[in-house]
Amino acid sequence: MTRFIVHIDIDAFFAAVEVLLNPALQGRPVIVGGLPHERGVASTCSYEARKFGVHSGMALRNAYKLCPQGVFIRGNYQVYQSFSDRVFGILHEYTPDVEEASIDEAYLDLTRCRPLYPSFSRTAREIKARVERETGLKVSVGAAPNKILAKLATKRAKPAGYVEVEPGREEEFLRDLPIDALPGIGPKSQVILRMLNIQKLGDLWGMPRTTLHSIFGLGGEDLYLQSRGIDSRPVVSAAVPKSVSRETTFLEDLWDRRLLLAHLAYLCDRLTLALRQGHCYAHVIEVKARYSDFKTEVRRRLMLTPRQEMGDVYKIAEELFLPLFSGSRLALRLVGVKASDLVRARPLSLFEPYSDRQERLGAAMDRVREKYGFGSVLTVREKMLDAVYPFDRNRGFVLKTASLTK
Ligand code: TTP
Ligand code: MG
Repeated sequence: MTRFIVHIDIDAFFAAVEVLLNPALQGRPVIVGGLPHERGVASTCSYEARKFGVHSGMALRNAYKLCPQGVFIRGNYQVYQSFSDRVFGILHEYTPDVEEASIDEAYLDLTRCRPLYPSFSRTAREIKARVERETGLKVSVGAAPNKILAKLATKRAKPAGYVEVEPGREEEFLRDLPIDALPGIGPKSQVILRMLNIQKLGDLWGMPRTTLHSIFGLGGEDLYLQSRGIDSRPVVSAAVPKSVSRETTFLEDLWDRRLLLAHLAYLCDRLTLALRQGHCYAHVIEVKARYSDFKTEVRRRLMLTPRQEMGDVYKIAEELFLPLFSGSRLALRLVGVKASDLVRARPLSLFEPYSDRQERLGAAMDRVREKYGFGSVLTVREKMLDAVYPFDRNRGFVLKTASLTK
């Protein structure tokens, strides 16, 4: 069966994020990786800087020589990671088959989702438009029947374009591409190929497979297949975890209802952060209580619309937890929350209009926490806990708890 693979790569990624964070940089040569006289290399640079000959991996000093008017920025990987998460989050809404190939690059296989998308081309363009609209980043997108062709199409689409290689038109697309377009072709091989007067992929087609093998060893087979756009590798998505859970065993059994709810809020907060980081939504939320006599009770709720936000999950967890505790003859030694029946796609509920307010709030909190640590944003309930057990930046509310989380 012919597959429909989409490859997406963010343009000048780190530099583009810096421009988003500081719009005054728009249109200027921006070089990310360090200050001009620092050791080290440029991670990347804006397209404006590329006009001066600056590129990824170039020593900063040399970049400065070529482009003294450039804006040099050290960069912040966590901020880039959070933008990357937002982009990938959108991709996961379109198909379960998403392979995150690097921080700014992913493959999607839409083939299985045929019934949802009458026109794959239109969907691919829509994905591109949505990512750009919702993140402010520009992306290049390639679509083709396999991964190598899709990646080469993206390269052709840069910057900010869309290129599709239709089945049957592979040769036409490949013939005139320069050999260094192939990923993974080293400088040594390039020298050899140039000596053989092979400049374009089409020039390679005349070379027998065995000749390629004898010149390039194992790499010869790759060259043979890649130059013809042959690639059967599947798009491999990271597996969805079965469940995510967080629990606390208290050093001293706890009676205080307010403190217990505060702990519950804290656990929900940790749990939902993990869900968002894994791009997962939960259909089942479970609360566990262990009493001072070691008896354990579990309550669970199945939700038709899967959730991942703190506000939603805490509300459910509280409803499940209160009957476990109120009227309880015993103090509690453990409280836990668990999310299971996880799915990747953002829910489209039939019963409630979709609102992304919660989601925006969650994303904003995640970004602040990435920058300033988990304790920088706490809910009112957690704040109360904070007053009793000072918050440890790395370990959470640990001072009175034996083991906080799994
Ligand atoms: P790339 O996608 O290779 O580069 P890019 O996004 O900056 O530019 P474009 O795709 O438009 O050609 O890499 C993505 C990010 O990874 C890049 O912004 C910075 C980082 N990176 C490094 O830190 N070191 C490197 O050597 C390379 C190539 C990238
Ligand atoms: Mg990129």
